[in-house]
Amino acid sequence: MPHRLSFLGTHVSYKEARVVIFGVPLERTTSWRGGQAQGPQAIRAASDSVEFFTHHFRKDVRAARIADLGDLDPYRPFEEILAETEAEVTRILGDGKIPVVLGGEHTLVVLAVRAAKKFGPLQVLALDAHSDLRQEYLGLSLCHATALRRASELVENLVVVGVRSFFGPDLEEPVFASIQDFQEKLQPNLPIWFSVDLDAFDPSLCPGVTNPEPGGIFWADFISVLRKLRDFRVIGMDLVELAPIWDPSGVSAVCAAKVLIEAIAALWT
Ligand SMILES: [Mn+2]
Repeated sequence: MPHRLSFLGTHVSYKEARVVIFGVPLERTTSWRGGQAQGPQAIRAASDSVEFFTHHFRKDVRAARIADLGDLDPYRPFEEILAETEAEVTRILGDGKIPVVLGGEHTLVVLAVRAAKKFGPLQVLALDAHSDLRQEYLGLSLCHATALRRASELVENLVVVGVRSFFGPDLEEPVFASIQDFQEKLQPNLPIWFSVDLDAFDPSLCPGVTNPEPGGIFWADFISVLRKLRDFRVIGMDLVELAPIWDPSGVSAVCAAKVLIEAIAALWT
């Protein structure tokens, strides 16, 4: 039988799954250097090197019954890829499962949130180095630099942690929060979409991103975010902007794989 690369080598079927992963190798609105299209496969390959068990949460991530559907076909018009991303997230949520979308560029969060919003009121918690709050960028209203602005227009509440790159006016936005107190800005009973842009991490931990930014969060910070999120209902997540070509050590892809393992184990086992 031919071997297909899957996250943690999983063979769980869609029907059996609680958590459903799929990749979207979207790389169309890059403003500096690219490489995000290679993200999903690099995460799958790196997942071979890590354990299923997390000591932080004392869980085996396989208890989440993870299916990996592979990647959407990226060789199509931008709008078609976005529409299929939205349709997939809608289908997975509609079947009572947890969607996990691997990017690809951060633009994807908008489609995921649009899909999740069909099921009721929603809030977004994002980890990101950049505010992603521009109204438009280089003539585009929907791109990686406007992603959280577009998402914020769809939901009841947006909270962003890890930002240290502002274009100016965005600094006055009320959405930013620190690792220590972000939970106070979340609404207690509102479902959460969790969006993780890997550039939120310090570049010493995860240099393989399209727009690295010094002064980021560290591993213990991320685990503390997950501990707090366990008090909320998180209905899905995206993990975006891994660009493995910028990290010949491969550590960034391992970091991304660990992000998924810890998050899935903490939130959905
Ligand atoms: Mn971003």
